[in-house]
Amino acid sequence: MTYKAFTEQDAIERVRSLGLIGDGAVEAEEIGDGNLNLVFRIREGEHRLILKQALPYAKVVGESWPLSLERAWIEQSALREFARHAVPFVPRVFHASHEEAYTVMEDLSHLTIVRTGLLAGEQYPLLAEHIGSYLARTLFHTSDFALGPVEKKRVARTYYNPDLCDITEKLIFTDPFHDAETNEIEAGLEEEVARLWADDELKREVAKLEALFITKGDALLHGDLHTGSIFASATETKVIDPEFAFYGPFGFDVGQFIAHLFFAAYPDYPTRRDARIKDIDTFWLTFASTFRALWEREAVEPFQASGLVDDVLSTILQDALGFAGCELIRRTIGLAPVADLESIDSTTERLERKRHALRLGAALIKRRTECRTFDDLRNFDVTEELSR
Ligand code: SR1
Ligand code: MG
Repeated sequence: MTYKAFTEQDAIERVRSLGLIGDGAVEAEEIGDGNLNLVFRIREGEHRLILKQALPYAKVVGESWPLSLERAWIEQSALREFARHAVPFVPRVFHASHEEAYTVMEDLSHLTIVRTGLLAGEQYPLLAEHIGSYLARTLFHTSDFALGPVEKKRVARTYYNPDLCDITEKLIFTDPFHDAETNEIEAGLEEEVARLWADDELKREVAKLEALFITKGDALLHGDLHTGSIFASATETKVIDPEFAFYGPFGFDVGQFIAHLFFAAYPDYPTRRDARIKDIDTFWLTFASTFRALWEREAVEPFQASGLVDDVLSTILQDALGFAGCELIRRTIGLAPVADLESIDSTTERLERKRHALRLGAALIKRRTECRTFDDLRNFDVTEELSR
């Protein structure tokens, strides 16, 4: 079958021909509100499925930004790989087509997208712990430390994902730090942004982080782990959308999740700040203790060397804080803004929170090496940066 973008009827016909639904009355609705893909929810009575299909361009920009359809195959491969290590946190995949660039998977509409839920005041008491566990398991088990170098290189071959890495390289590490066309800078922020662009130390540290992102293939990353990529309820958590998956530095997913917990504090700030800081704390403690336990039980020789896991965790934390800083900045002035900031009605408050995000981001990037342990981050004082 050759590729074409599906209509709702095409989506129904595909799942029917696969025997995933019956011959009864079936409805399909395109519900994709992301930046890149078509997403159909297909219902036959109580039975529901999701069919996600990649478009050959970035939907958020249009056909002028072509994108490889290969990402759909990478996404379903990553979902299956992550399920091998962290099954409770990954949606089930029922079928995938390489040629037509679609995946049929479990419908999660009994859960809520975490960003939407947090904005509406929902609580997710297990979210931080679940994501800490999910990341420790997926990152450790796909790394050289668990697989050994030969098997790791065999797995890594599937995740050659240049188009999607290019998006991240441009939108996270490059464009927000100069006057690029893709930026979306709200009126009133010009002075703050000019200061960012004039900060040579900041730009040099961002370049180091970009080099790390490009060159350090520690483990299979999700690659876009923000709160819009997570469904949850009070008891369940599922991570979706790993189309940006590739072999990259351990700290990247960890940092993205931390950045989006910071963002989640901004609506109704500072009332929500303490809860989100506590989430970051729980997230890191769960991640570090699970990663350490897996390492002690399963690390292959020669990585059982005494104290090595402490050094690896310190590096992950420092890199993660730098990546979190980059994510805070790009979601504040770059192409893909977040509802956590944009939904703040008062212009004065919105601008204030955006300035805060930019300064916090810059401080995390420039001062990340001060944090060897999480206690250092607890004591991390950004008052100076925030009061300037
Ligand atoms: C052109 S895609 C813009 C952003 O949307 C995705 O979710 C990624 O975060 C990407 O950077
Ligand atoms: Mg996504």
